[in-house]
Amino acid sequence: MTRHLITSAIPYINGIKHLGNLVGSQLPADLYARYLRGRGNEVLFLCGTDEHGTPAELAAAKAGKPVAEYCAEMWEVQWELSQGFRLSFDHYGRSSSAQNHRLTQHFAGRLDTAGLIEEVTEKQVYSNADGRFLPDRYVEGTCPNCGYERARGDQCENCTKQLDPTDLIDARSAISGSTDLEVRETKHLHLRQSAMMDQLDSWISSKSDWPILTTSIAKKWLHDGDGLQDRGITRDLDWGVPVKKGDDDWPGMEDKVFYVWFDAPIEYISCAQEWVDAGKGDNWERWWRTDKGAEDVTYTQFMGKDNVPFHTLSFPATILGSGEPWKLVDYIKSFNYLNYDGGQFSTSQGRGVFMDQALEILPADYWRWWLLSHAPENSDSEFTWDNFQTSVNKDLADVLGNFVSRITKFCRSKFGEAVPGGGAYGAAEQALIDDLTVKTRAYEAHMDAMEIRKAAAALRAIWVAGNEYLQSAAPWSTFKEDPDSAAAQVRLGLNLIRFYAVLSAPFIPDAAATMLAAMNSNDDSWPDDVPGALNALTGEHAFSVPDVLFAKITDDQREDWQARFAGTRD
Ligand code: B3M
Ligand code: ZN
Repeated sequence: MTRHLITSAIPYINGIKHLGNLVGSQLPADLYARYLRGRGNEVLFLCGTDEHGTPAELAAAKAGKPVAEYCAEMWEVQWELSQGFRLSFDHYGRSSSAQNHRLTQHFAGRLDTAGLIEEVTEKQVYSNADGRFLPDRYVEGTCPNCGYERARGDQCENCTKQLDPTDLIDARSAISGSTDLEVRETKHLHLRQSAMMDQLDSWISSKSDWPILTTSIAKKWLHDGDGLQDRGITRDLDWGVPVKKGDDDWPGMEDKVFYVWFDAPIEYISCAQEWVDAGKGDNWERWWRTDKGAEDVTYTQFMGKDNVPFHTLSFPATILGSGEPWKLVDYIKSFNYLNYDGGQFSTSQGRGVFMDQALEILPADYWRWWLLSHAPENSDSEFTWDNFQTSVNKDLADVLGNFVSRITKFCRSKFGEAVPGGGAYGAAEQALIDDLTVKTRAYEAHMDAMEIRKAAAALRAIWVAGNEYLQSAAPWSTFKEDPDSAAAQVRLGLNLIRFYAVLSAPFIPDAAATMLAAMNSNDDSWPDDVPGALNALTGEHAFSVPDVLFAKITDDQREDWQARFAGTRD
């Protein structure tokens, strides 16, 4: 048994996430956590909400609520949705927690002691009407390059030119629209990532087994242009972790908070502390401190590709720079983007399916299966309603659901609701067991390697093998001449249902639970021994016929949904 620490990128607090966000981090992380637990490993699976930064402040203002209250409410909403999707977090934390405040300030103090923090005086736009400094992207105006009137202070969306806010013509605040702006000097802290470039470079270079997507992004940041740049880690905002060195004040930094990307990854650690403080665990250090047992932990992070620079460079710079024995990540599984029906998911335009809407129309397993079996691993992938309908109807309804329904109903009608004990497995049964042994090992190998699409295909092949066996064994025909052989065939079929429940649980946990319950079994141990697992249910063991596992998606439903999610949330 190994100990596995798993974290998913923590979603921003402002607003409900769409299915593209879900499949880019939380859902595959859950798949992996469930699989590793299923195989008997000790797992700590952590996630939470990323609550700081300007977007959170602005979303709260828009909702007309104090930001703390807004975040508390949205945490609840996101937590409920994660439960709806059956994301099996051991703890769902908050980057605004007291634990994260303390630990973020602790890291800043350590980095300062190590000489890795520099105080830099910068010029920044101040809005008199708003009474605050404006981040670059909250200054709007006319692009000096192309004349586009709604260019942002960091970049013109129209011509893509990188801008400074002071380049804009007729600059105004994106918050209030006020043009009463001035440039003021303000002091900020920079993390001297450049000083750690060699250390980070050799660490990344040692990760030859990481996905190319992950290492290529890290290498680009390390080697493109002037190499790794220092990074501002403070902001002029109210909402965030106040800038301190450990417990001590930081002169000149009284009105500032840490940059959201500085404190957010630290929440991975703080979340383990929250888990203990909530009484769910008793020792967080054995997961996070290599001097306290964490040297035996395998730590895997899941995230979308846009988050990779922060996890391969910035957060490791924080950890390494502290000079303390914190656990570094062992493997980063990153994802491309999921597109939506010929375009992109868009939170601002309400285009695509969002987590709450998805659960309103279908149970979690339908989404989990489609999303995971089409995970954007090697390139971007696309959700279309056609493809979704086909996958659900074929894989879940025709192959798996139909198998379960046929075998249980046939048994009930001929032998009653108990496993028939007669007959013995013959050559066809043995061939199936041999085939499933090979296929199960292949499935495990893909799951171990976090090759999610391949794992889904391997699982589907396992379902198909059972279906094909049932089709050719045809117990409904055998029964007429040779009821004993039919009994053995049915017994194998019922055992397959339990076997499928265990193997499928990481992908479709609810259906798996239904199948296991129908087989009247609570033996969900992983089938290391496939022949043993397919002989587990023996004669007289009672079972029941479950309700339809997966309903087919009709053409009408598909058309309705396609129209409903084309844009603009109601
Ligand atoms: N909240 C971005 C995102 O949700 C950001 C991830 C933080 S991970 C420490 O994609
Ligand atoms: Zn422009």
